[in-house]
Amino acid sequence: MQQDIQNKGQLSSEVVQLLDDIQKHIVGTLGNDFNPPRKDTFYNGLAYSVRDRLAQSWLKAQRHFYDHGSKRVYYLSMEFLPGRFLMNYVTNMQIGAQVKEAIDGTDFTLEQLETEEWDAGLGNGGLGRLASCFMDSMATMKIPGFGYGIRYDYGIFYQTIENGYQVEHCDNWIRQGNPWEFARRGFLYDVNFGGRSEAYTDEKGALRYRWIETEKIKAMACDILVPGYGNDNVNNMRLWAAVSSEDFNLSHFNKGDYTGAMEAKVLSENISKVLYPSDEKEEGKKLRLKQQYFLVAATFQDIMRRFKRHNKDFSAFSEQIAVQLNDTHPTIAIPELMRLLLDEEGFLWDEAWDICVKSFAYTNHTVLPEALESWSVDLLGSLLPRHMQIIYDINDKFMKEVAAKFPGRLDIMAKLSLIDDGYPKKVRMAHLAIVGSHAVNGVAMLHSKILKEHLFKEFDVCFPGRLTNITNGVTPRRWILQANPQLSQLINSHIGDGWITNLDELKKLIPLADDAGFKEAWRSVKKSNKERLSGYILRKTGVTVDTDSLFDVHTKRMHEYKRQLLNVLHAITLYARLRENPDFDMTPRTIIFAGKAAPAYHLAKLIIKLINSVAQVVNGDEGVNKKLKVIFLPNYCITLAEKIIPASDLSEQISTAGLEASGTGNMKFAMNGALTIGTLDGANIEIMEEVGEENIFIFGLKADEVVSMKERGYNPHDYLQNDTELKRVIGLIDSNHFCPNEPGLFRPILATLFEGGDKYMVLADYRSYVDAQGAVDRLYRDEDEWTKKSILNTANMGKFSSDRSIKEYAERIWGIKPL
Ligand code: F58
Repeated sequence: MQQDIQNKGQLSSEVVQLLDDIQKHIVGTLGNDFNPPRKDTFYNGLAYSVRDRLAQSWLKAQRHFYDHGSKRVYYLSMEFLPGRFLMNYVTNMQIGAQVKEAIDGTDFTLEQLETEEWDAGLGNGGLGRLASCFMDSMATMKIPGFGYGIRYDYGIFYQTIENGYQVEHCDNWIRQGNPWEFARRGFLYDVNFGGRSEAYTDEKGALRYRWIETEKIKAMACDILVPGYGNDNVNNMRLWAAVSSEDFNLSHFNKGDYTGAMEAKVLSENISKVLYPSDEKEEGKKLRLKQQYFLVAATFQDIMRRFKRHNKDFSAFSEQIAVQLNDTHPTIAIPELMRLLLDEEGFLWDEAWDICVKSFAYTNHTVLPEALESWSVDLLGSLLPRHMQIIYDINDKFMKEVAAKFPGRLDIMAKLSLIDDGYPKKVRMAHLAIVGSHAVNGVAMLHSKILKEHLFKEFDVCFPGRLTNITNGVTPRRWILQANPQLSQLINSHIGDGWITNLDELKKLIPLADDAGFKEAWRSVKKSNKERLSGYILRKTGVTVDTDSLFDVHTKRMHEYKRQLLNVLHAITLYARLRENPDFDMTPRTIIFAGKAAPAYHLAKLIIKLINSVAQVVNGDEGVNKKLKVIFLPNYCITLAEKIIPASDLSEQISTAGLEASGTGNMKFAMNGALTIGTLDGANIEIMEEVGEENIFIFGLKADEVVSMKERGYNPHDYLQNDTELKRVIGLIDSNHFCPNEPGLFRPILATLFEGGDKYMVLADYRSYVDAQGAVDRLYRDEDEWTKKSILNTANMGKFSSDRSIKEYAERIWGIKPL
């Protein structure tokens, strides 16, 4: 440290300023010694200094939006998965060289400082990451987009593997503070719960309602800045933290019950304590509903405040404001806006409803029936009595429309009703979201078609044109430029860097797919990424892998429909072949898994155990392990994805057709030159269209075949009987080959296949999967052909930039033009 201070004379003024700022923050903000600084303090000092630079641009950008009277889009999401911020900021602000120079001469490298940061894991998976990719694209495209979410104290759990099993640990990501956020401690909104709805007659003699006798929690805004790439635009992600109200439960105080009052205070702060680590199964927990309303109530006070500052009446509301609901999780926003307009702004129903529908749009991310949210009428009614009343009113009017469209069809009325009349009675949040929005989109073409033609078929009749598709995308800034710097460099040196903000420019790589020198360089980048990953694998698992082997990668949340089990069956197939004949001619392969299972999803957790048990047997068998290794990397998160994806040769996207809404990992892998093995599901179909059928490995039943086969009566035993290799593979599991000390351990997995009817068609797709893997094996031996296809995959991924998705949202749903 001494040294670089002495050498400051040779540095540019920007670097000197940055060093001064870092020093100022280490001493002044963090109260630490600068000579020498510790790694964590240096990281924090750097983080504050980077944030300072952003804050200035942010204020300018907000002023700019304001001066232009721009329409704003509010992206409401219970989840964001930004991962680490430091390199995202450095990349987007294009200050890498400056920062590196400032660090030069210290005891640290930028890579080391990076590791000081804990991932912001405020989401479960694809849905949360999509929200973060969209934030990046909105900032880059200068769309006035505000993300709104919850600042959970604990993000998605930290996963370790102990004795092959997943163990969950709490993820206290802000234990050491969060230098990236501005906590607005003086800026609090009340959020109400409970109480009752009271009718009264207003001065004009109209019947009105007010929500009274509520309990109040306060929401504090925490802002995290979102810089655009290579421009000086900065957007904002505002996350709400629960703080108890000062007058919380004053009655306890009055009775002299200090601890009682303090307990209540602690309880109220629980609202933003933890992210629900759910799989696709909807849970119906009271605290989750509280979280949803907490997000919505605070956000709408903010939206209203901002709107009223510049508008005298509400006629311009939907011209000024677009609200995107990321899944049904924030759908309580619809009755909330109705309540604000009716009860607080004095609107009549029809006008208020018109404003609502014009402002809201809803994105659906799943067709799994068990994942469609519904809240019990009792719970919703007790927590939000006025909202429940409004939902009933919305439903009454909607049911009249349905009756007019489908005369005499009580069955259709019951099917579409916002209220599921079973026991207990429930509010169907997806129905509320569809009725209250002017646009409803699925996230890939097939998914949107299924919504339109099956799941929400009758809604499409009621609201023609409302259901639409916007295929997902991912940001190339994080997923190529930042995650794969060597590949980015190689691309830049041949086609320039225009692709970073216009991904279609990658097409310029197409002619290079036949250029021997370029192919050689392409391979060497992949090799170097594989070496980096293999070092990580060794550190984390103690297993050495062969970097010349095919890296066959399956990383995503653990779920039966994503069929990690099918992949395991293939691994066992190869193992069985090698065991029978150690000279069996195959391409050496390293099968890599990573992913978290929901803590209560026992079968998914047992599949993790199976993977680890198979890994142990395979990796420990000298006759096998030269050609085959199986790895499970713990704690899949954004940072780990950034390491794994650039090092992958083969991307496993093997969900049961019709069940993966889109997938976004599929896009990230292909962008980084992995070839996909996949079903015709979600965005895989569109990836195939873009890269060409000859550059992807497609197998398995199609979505309509899955449906018709089930209708005809699917029998998994038939597949077992007719396939001796499959029989052998199942036999190995069944005979406790992978769990000799715990006989029967994996029985529940086999039971889902043979007694549970194999809901996800694993056995039906087994043979065609194994054949497709055979084609992969053969192609990988032809280094030149493989490289060509790898380049063509990257070259043809332009469509899957989230910039394209956001452009479509802006044009077709939000009615917003980039500034
Ligand atoms: C995912 N959903 C879809 N949900 O499964 C995936 O196909 C799609 O690409 C992605 O959304 C983005 O559209 C998803 O990630 C969740 O994480 C839910 C969060 C709340 C609890 C239930 C799961």
